[in-house]
Amino acid sequence: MSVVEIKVPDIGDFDEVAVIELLVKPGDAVQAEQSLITVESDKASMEIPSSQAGVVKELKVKLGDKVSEGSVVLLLEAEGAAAAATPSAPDSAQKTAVAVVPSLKSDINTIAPAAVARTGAIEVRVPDIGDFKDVAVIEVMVKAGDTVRMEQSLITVESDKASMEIPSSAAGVIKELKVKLGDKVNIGDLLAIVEGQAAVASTPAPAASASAPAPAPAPAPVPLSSPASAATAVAAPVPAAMPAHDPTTPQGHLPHASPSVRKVARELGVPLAEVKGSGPKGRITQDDVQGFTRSVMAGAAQTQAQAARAPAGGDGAALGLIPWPKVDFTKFGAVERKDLSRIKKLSGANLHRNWVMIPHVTNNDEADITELEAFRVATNKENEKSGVKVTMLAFVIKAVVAALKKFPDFNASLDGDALVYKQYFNIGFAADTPNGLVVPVLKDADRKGILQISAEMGELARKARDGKLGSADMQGGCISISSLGGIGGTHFTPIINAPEVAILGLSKSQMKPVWDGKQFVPRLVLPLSLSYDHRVIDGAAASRFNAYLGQVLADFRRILL
Ligand code: CAO
Repeated sequence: MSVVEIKVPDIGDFDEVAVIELLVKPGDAVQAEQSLITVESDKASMEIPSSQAGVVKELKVKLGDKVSEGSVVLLLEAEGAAAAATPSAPDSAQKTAVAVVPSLKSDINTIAPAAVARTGAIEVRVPDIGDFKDVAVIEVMVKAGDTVRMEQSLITVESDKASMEIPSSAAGVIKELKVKLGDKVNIGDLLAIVEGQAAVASTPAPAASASAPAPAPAPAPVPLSSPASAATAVAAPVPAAMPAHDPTTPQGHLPHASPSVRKVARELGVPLAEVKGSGPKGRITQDDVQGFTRSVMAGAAQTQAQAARAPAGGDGAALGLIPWPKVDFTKFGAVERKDLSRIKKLSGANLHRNWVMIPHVTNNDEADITELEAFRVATNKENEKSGVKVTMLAFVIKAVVAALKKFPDFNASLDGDALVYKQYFNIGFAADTPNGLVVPVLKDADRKGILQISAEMGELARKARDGKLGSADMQGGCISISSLGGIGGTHFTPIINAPEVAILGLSKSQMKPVWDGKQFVPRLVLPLSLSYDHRVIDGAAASRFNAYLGQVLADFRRILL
């Protein structure tokens, strides 16, 4: 092991550039080519890599220092004997660093003779971007139909060391964009067809003509954070209709951040444009990106909590919506104000949360209950003296149990990234009470007969009406049923009772003409509306569940199959 000085390699025309970011500290183990510091001129920011692997002994620069080629960045306890023989930055590192500097000079030469304008459909190509090869398009700033100015940034490309904006060599309207996010581009690649006017160089760049199929001359790429590119100073004439480019205005809207910070932001899905930079000149640091992520997560959790707490007609701001309309109803006539009941406040908050958080879809179907209704009426006649009245809901509960057994996803609940499958069959049913809606739960419906279910349901409904339901009576449900059949309606969308994943709505059964293959026959048809949580249940599964339910209700012998 020997200690070597890691120096700033040849960084092109840049001199006295400021250190804006320290990417390592004493004690850190670094790989060869790993970025050590970020420097920034008024034209570009770039990361200075290590010429070899080792452990950082001492940093020789601090934030704000100005460095040039040859400045010592740090002392490194280098790995291997070869290190001792090359105390300063070797060729490879110099090449790497040189590669991060866009070759502004050659492009200026290319553009400088521009004096005439070419009109019509113009091909805008990637200009000479130095040693960059196969650089990824990380941002597309324009779209077909946009009007662009000469020099306006079209896309941002990024290598592992630097990112830069590629400006338009023509002014006019974009007819066609030829690149998309993630594409890899090289010098000469076609970016866009612009209908308008372009700068024409009298002498095309030799490098470009040698390595690419006649790329249209273009201004130099605008390195990130460049307030005024060198190419801007020699921009071709701008058509009168277009506002002239103000070189003091930053091009595009790309925020000020180093390639490594941009990479972290991309991986976390953080939109850099929304991050406030805390570094010099508002530069976005990795801490800023991580802080943004934390605040978004905290905000989302708060919004969900607020949504759950929000009273009926509450403040839309809880969901980031415009406020609830405030109306002075007395301006239009006499009014009376009544406070919401305790149950309405509680159920309202639950319904609101469930409606907002669960992606609901409702599948509507029908069941032919002609025979079942005849059986129900006959059963009630036989049991007249028992005092227990059997309603259609009791049969539907039994049919739902059969469907849950056949389609276990409907008897599940989401728990984070997992599904909890229940092996019990407790069915909730919405009960209308003078104070509002409650959902008592009929336990172990799979082990009970229709008469027992009817008796327990009657008892629970009575307790609900009298406000005597205990919390145990309303817990442990697997799926709920909301029956409005005694009242009316054809179909509706019931709201899922979280953490359940489905709810069945029953509307009023009616006699309908049904085609039996030969003729229309009068049948009693019960409408079934099954709302399901689309995160857990697919449309096809919901359709099968509802269809099976209809078949069982049409003929209970199916349960035996
Ligand atoms: N089609 C036609 N008639 C139906 C029917 C249907 N789908 N369901 C029930 N009926 C009939 C019954 O047979 C009964 O008729 P009879 O008096 O002639 O025998 C009548 O309607 C009343 O039934 P019911 O409501 O007393 O009994 P139920 O078992 O059907 O329902 C209960 C019990 C507690 C669920 C019900 O009383 C209730 O509260 N329903 C409202 C539920 C609700 O509010 N849901 C909305 C939730 S979302 O806001």
